Amino acid sequence: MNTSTLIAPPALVRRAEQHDTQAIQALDSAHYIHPFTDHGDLATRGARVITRADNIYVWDSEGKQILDAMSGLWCVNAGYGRKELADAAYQQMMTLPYYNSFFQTTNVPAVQLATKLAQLAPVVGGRRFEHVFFSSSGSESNDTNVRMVRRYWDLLGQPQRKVIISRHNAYHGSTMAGASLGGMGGMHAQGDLPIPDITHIGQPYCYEDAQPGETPEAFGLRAARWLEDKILAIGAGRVAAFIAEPVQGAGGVIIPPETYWPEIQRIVDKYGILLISDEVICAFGRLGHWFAYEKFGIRPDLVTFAKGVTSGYIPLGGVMVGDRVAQVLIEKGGEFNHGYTYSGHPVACAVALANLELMEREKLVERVRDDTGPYLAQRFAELAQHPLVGAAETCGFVGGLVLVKDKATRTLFNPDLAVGMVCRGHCFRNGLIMRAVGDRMIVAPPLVMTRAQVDEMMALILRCLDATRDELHAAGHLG
Ligand code: PXG
Repeated sequence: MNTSTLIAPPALVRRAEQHDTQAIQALDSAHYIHPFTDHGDLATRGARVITRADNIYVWDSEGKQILDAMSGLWCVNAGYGRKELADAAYQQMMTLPYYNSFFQTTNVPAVQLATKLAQLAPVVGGRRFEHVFFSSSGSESNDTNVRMVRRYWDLLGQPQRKVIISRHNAYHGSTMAGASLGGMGGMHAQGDLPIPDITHIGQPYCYEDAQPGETPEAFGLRAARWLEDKILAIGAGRVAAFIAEPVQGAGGVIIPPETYWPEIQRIVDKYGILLISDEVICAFGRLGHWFAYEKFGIRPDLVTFAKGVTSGYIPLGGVMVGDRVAQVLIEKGGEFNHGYTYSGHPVACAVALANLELMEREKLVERVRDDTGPYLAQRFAELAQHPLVGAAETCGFVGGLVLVKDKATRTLFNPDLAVGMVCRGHCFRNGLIMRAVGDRMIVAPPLVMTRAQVDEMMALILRCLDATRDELHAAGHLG
């Protein structure tokens, strides 16, 4: 293609709502490298083209309406089509579309948002979050965490404290540090990860990892003590921090037993190591609280956020910096040689402010905590009656169920059958977006979802579970 002249984007939209799907797919395949995608596979199928969205629904280029039970990628908390957020972006772009926060400069939306977040962050056990560092994503924020944690210990004269402990099957992003902190084997296998001084312990996944007869409470304590074992194996004086998601999201909505977090807190306190709560998914109402550490009564030193802070309308992430770290960085630190062009981007911050205001006005966090969250829990628990479902549970507005071959013996399917992907295929065909993580099927609906829409989603989920069971039965994979 001749690129020396100006080339208009190809005309792929014939009229409003009439898209040339095949042409879009062909150009997609020719030019667009997607995240986490097998492009050979994609080329044979053709990408699904999403063209518009409203409330909890998206539409594809063939005009099919799909209930988005994943809020995009765990982020569209306020639902689609919120004019207030578009207006905030437009107005801020016309006033000040960009300016940086380097060189002793600031801008009004960034200051307002930092103040707002400091107000929203609950004080737990006397610990406050008065300071915020901004980035544009969860991955960048976790890179910031690694830099900040190591700087903190350097400033305290303990440079040997370098090691950050994380968990297997955690997701903390896709940059070098983010993917290293994450515990995804497939990511570590590409790019020689993890980087030095990052190590992992097991996740608190009761269904697969509790021993026969072990209660969830006992398992929760045992899983938390893997942290203490690891600290002692490394040498307590070398450990800088422990990072974890309050509820593991991309790992399959792994909800820890109630005993887990208090024991983790006891252990990090005992050895004086920093605690990072990665709330990229869990904050901003997802678990029925502005920040999830409040729900679990944990007292983190740093909190990673992104996604829901703008309901995904524009990229923005950051780190809530607790007083313990902030005081050292600010009072002893001099210049912290770290930051991004888009740290405190005025348009992103203006959209975040509008989003948080909207969520407050519509009481979305309270709704999830007191009304729709408990209702989802009740309806989701009914799924455990289905012959294919080993266990089904929710926490706020995330839910996960595990597809099993035999409920009584907790026998899982052969992974080669990719049963989760079979189920996901039925979901798409039936107008429902659910995520498959192995054989765990998960939901994280927009927080605006009503009780009636919960019912609508549940009916679709049941239809898809039945279709999956029928397909497995016909293929002879069920008893
Ligand atoms: N931490 C957590 C807990 C996350 O869930 C990130 C960090 C990284 O955020 P960014 O903005 O850099 O993507 C995430 C992101 C999935 C999936 O398949 C989940 C995420 C991202 C992409 C896919 O469930 N979570």
